[in-house]
Amino acid sequence: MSIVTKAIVNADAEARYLSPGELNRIKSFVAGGSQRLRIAQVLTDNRESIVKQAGNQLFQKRPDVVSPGGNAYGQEMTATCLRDLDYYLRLVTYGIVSGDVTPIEEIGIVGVREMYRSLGTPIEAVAGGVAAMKSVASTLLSAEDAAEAGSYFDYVVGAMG
Ligand SMILES: CCC1=C(C)/C(=C/C2=NC(=C\c3[nH]c(/C=C4\NC(=O)[C@H](C)[C@H]4CC)c(C)c3CCC(=O)O)/C(CCC(=O)O)=C2C)NC1=O
Repeated sequence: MSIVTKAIVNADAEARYLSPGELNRIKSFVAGGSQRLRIAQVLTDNRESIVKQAGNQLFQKRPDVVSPGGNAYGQEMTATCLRDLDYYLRLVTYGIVSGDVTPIEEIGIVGVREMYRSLGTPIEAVAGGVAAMKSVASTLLSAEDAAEAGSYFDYVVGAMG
C-alpha cells in the first residue's frame, strides 16, 4: 500500500478530510516521485548483473553454502538461491516505488524465518546476499539515490537479522 492509499484509508475510517500532516506527507511523497522511479528503473534495468555480482560476493564470503552439503550446492540449488536474491531485488523495487516497506513485508518478510528454517537455508546468508545487492546497486546510483534505495535493502537485511 502506498502512503497515499494508507492516508485515505485512515481518513475515511474516521470520515474526515486528509489532515495537514497527511497532506504534507503526500506532498513529499509526490515530490520524491521522480527520484524513486529513476532508482527503480536503474535497479530493474540492471537486475541480472546486480544479482550475479551479489551472488559472487556472497559465495566468496560464504563458500560453505555452495560446497557439498551446503543449501545452495549444485547448479540447480545455486540458481534457486540467485532466484531468491532476484525476488528480494524485485520486492525492493516495489518498496521504492510505493515509498513504503509494506509490500516488501507482506510478500517477502512475513513467515520468512520459518520458511528458510524448514528449507535448511541459513537466513543470515540470504541477508548477506541482500546486503551485497545493496552495495552493488549503490555503485550504479548517485550518492543520494543510493541512500534512498539503501534504506529498503536495509529493511530486508534487518528483518532477516
Ligand atoms: C517473492 C517471495 C518468495 C520468496 C522469498 C521465496 C523463497 C523460496 N526459496 C525457496 C528455496 C530455496 N532458496 C534457496 C536460497 C539460498 N540457499 C542458500 O544457501 C543461500 C544463502 C540462499 C540464496 C541467497 C535455496 C538453495 C532453495 C532451494 C532449497 C531446496 O530446494 O532444498 C523456496 C522453496 C520453493 C522453491 O524452491 O521455489 C521458496 C518459497 N519464494 C517466494 O515466492
